[in-house]
Amino acid sequence: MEILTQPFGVQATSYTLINDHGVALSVTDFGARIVSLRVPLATGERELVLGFDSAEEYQQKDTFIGATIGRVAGRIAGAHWAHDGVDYQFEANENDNTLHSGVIGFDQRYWQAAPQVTATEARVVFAYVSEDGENGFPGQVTVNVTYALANDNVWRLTYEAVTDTPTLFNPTNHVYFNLTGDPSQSVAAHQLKIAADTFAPIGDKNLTTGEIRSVAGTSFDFRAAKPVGTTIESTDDQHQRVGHGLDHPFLLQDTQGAPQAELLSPDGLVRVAMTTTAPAVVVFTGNFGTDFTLPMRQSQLKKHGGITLETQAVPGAERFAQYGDIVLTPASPYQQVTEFKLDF
Ligand code: G6D
Repeated sequence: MEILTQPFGVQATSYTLINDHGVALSVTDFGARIVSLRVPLATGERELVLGFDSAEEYQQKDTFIGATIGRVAGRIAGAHWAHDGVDYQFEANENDNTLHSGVIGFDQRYWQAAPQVTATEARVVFAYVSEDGENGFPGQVTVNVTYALANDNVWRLTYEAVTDTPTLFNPTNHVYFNLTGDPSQSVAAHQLKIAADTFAPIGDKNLTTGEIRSVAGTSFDFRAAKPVGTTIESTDDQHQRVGHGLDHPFLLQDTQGAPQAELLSPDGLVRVAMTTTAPAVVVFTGNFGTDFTLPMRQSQLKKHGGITLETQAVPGAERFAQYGDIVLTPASPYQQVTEFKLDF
């Protein structure tokens, strides 16, 4: 196990965690983000996630890719939250709503990094203090996000947070997988399996509606593995944005430790199996416009060139009790653990 430390642009640093099987996970303090995850195949090394080569590239092109998102991931309708007689105002950075906590969210912050190597894993603990009032949210929140790469080829993400005042807290990680290694290839031919009997439909402006709907008989039924493309290309009337792609929260079953989501590369050489303590996963298939293209590494990111597995509570939980409780209080610290087991 080792960790290589390198500059990642002018101000940022990257940490590459390498296990004894040659798996390499690179993360940066800019946004406590994953920038690369490489596995050694017989055919050569393969990159499994979208990313750029410096903090400046993220700033110029897309700050969410691979980043820690918070304090609240997803959309807050109307960019406000009424709690205990106070109406907290947030930044309306998408339509009239708040997306991913505003323009300068956790993804844009520089985090304190503490790299550590043990006999069985390499890890980096990223720490950040979100001051009272930051992005309009009440309370000072102290956050740790730990990226660990273990010798059993598990990449584990741990979130821990404490607050001094009740506040909203529902972070996630915005990793995009493309298991072909090429962001110009659509993820449509990836096989996806999700242990979810229900999903949250999305309505106007991509907001959740409060509904929890059965996946049975819809294109959202991933209880048996099937190509992602069957939903991307769906004309199913259950799908509010026909032909557009996935951007939906799935409510996860308790599988007693078995994978809750699995992604398999089109050539069958790489599998990612996810388990999480979070109640839901938001799956977003990079639903950018048909003409969308963005230079990325030696290629071009295209529409549907990545798929996220964003573990969190269902967005909209601050409005809809049926989505769970995302109010963090001083009495009960936050913890979430998500694991991605790599088979190759
Ligand atoms: C999240 O659900 C959202 C998408 O709608 C958004 O476009 C993306 O982040 C940047 O996955």
